[in-house]
Amino acid sequence: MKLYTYEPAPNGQRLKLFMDYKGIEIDTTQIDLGTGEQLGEDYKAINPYCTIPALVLDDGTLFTEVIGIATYLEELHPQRPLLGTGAVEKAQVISWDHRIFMMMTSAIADILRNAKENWKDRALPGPIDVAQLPELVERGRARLAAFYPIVDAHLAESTYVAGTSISFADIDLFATCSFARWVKQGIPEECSHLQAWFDKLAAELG
Ligand SMILES: N[C@@H](CCC(=O)N[C@@H](CS)C(=O)NCC(=O)O)C(=O)O
Repeated sequence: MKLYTYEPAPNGQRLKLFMDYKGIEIDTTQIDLGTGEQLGEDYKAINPYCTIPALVLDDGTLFTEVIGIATYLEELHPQRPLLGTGAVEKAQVISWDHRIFMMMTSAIADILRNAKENWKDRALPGPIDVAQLPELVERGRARLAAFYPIVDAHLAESTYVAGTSISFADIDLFATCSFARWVKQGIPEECSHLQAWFDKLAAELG
């Protein structure tokens, strides 16, 4: 199998943290988002969605979503499980992971991609150019500000985001809190539980 990614990007980071934690190594090619390599014909022939990461299996099967790639790899490498064990925990991990993506990651992406000149007409990733909507910057900031206290209150009661051990929901929240610094809206000072959890995760993930 072959992995195409770009490790500095948030979705590249999410997958790298997952793979590193589990000790998974895959033949990997970096696709340089900085130069627009994801939009070139060579990469489009591999992944028509023009996003990273993309995992191509030996039989040609293509996975283009981090959660799909993680699910496949967890099945192949069940050691150090990150997607939960048992029906309840698996559902909790996926529920929190989806919540983090919808309420936090997508808000940060809106702030970034609708403001900066270098994302002009690239407000969404993918093969189609999408115009920026400046209103989404303020909306994104409000969504992000509203989510921090929710997750802070949750982590006041819970050592990890979902279940009783580290999971992919922790990795995604960790990667997303780091991503939030790109828009200068990192963990607010008053969210001490979230900050303590972040520091613990940083040590645990190495
Ligand atoms: N739905 C994908 C999202 C992948 C994605 O948005 N990746 C970004 C990098 S973080 C990308 O490829 N951007 C390309 C672009 O901006 O043109 C997933 O969950 O993995």
